[in-house]
Amino acid sequence: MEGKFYITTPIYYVNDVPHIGHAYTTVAADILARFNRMMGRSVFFLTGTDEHGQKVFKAAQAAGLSAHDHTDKLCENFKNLWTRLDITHDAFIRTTDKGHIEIVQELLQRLYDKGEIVKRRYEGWYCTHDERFWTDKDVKDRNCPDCGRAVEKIEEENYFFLMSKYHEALVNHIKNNPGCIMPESRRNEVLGFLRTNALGDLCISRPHQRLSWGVPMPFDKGYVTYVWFDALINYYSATLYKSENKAWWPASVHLVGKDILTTHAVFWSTMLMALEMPLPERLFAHGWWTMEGQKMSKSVGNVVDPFELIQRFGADALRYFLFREVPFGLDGDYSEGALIGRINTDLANDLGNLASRSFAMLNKYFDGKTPNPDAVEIELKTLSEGILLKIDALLEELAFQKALDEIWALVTYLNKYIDTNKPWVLAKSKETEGKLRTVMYSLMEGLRFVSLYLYPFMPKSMAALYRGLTDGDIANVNLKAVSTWGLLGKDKQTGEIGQLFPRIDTEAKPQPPKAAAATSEKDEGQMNITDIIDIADFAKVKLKTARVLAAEAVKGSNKLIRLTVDSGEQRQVVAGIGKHYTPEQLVGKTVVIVANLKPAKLMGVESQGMVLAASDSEGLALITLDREIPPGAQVK
Ligand code: ME8
Repeated sequence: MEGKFYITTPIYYVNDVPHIGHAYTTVAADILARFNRMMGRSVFFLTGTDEHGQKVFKAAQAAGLSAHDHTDKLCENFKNLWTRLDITHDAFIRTTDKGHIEIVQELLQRLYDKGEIVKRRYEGWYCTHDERFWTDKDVKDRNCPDCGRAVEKIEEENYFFLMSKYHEALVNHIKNNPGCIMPESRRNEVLGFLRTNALGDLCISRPHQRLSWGVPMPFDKGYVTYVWFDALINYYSATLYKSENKAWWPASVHLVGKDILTTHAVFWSTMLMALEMPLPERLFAHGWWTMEGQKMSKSVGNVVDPFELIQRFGADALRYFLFREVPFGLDGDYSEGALIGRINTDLANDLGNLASRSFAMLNKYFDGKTPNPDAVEIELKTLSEGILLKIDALLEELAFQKALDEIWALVTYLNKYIDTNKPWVLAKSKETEGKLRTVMYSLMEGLRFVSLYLYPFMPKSMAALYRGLTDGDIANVNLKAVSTWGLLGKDKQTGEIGQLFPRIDTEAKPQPPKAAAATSEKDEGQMNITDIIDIADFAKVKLKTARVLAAEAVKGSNKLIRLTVDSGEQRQVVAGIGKHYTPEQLVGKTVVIVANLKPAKLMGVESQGMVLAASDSEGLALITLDREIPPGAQVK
């Protein structure tokens, strides 16, 4: 198909809580899909959920639901997030779709008939949690190298995909197609892996009694397909049953995180080779977001919730931040301070102010109508028009940050242009009327280019800006056709754009003193919180859930209790709550502690944190949770 662009995200495990990492990959795909549509290319953008596997099955059982009902419910979490983030996917695939299952079975049968799949006796270390086998070499101390859980030795017959046959062909493919795995470092990683490891055959079945929630092997109903074999095929199956036009394969870009590079670069590529199908044109493995240096995980409780960020800061701000902050491909560390910094500096100051000043001046000097310029500002015209080719090339390489740099050069230029030309001075004299018309026209025309180029990154606000300028719908423009200087035209009545990016006020509102922290006898019940702190200051305080494992009164004190708690790690905390709680009442409770407080000695006993409690005239009440949460979860 001429000018086609087929882009995919991983299909996310349906039982995961969607977090900022999932949002990252999907927004990246959305930016590319939107940009390519604007360039007049035919786009198919696919995302979805990975729904098979024993973990999902067990979670359904625990929730008292059938696996089907359970996954129906869970996949809505992802669909909702994509709506909130303005994701424009063309199709949403679920691996439990009938259409998908039929195609997986058809491909399995084809491979089996060709002799690419054989049955063998197999012995290996099996990790039930990860649903995968490991070799003797991988397993240290009988623990899974991936999740650290105990593995068990299993001997059974299974079906194998003869992946080893394709070792050399895969190496040649990667060597002959330099752009097929990106970034370059990831390509080298895969080549390095293939240089030092002989590719084995891949066990692609699980006995039905061990893994019931999967796609049955078409040639042996006693087995189901290994989840990855099922999942990877989504990229192809969706083109057949999720789209009218069935000619999308091969994909232009598979976007994945670096965690699943091997499954894509090795398993998927060799599966396609065995099927004699074309390989994807590009596999891009981006970096990993951490939360203040730590891996995000449900059990640690430090998962950055995109729903919350969208609610507080807006989808556009989050979309912008993710791609402005870190070069795509490298790892990034999330902090709210950095996000707010970007919003206030880049969006509210640079861009939002530029737009609101320009519209305000146009209203004041020309009743909101674009004037007839006296001259063409050649430098500004060249800069504005020239960006298109640059960002087209940069986005082809998925260099989002560099593309934003190019667009920001125009934002910066326009801000300087106002400062240098001072329209408010030009407006004072009849003699400079012509110049004022040129300056105001050029500003508005420059803003039109800004809205067009930034639209894929921040669709809502840039659609509003474009509508304010042209009364047109940006979603339907062809970028090549409209990126010519002068198309804004004179005598155009501009509209309202409102405040595009409100500044985030980092000053907390004063609160009446309510909470009290129970730490020492001196502090107890008397802490007044009257000083206003910055959100960044608050973010420094790490609050965590902690389960009380043991408690005893500190000798010589009638208030202090020494607690041994599990807060993700074991520690000792001394709390001044002895007048209100007996040690026995505390054991087993989940409380909230300040986890990063400098250790201090209270009556000679070291306290590695502080237990939170509220107080009133009747005494103290510990801060507890209204449902069970694992110890070590972050409290925000
Ligand atoms: O692996 N930083 O699904 P998954 C950046 N079902 N990206 C992150 C991230 C983080 N901290 N956490 C997750 C699976 N991601 C399989 C895929 S595809 C045929 C099957 C993103 O729910 C990133 O794209 O674990 C990563 O590759 C993906 O979510 C993993 O999603």
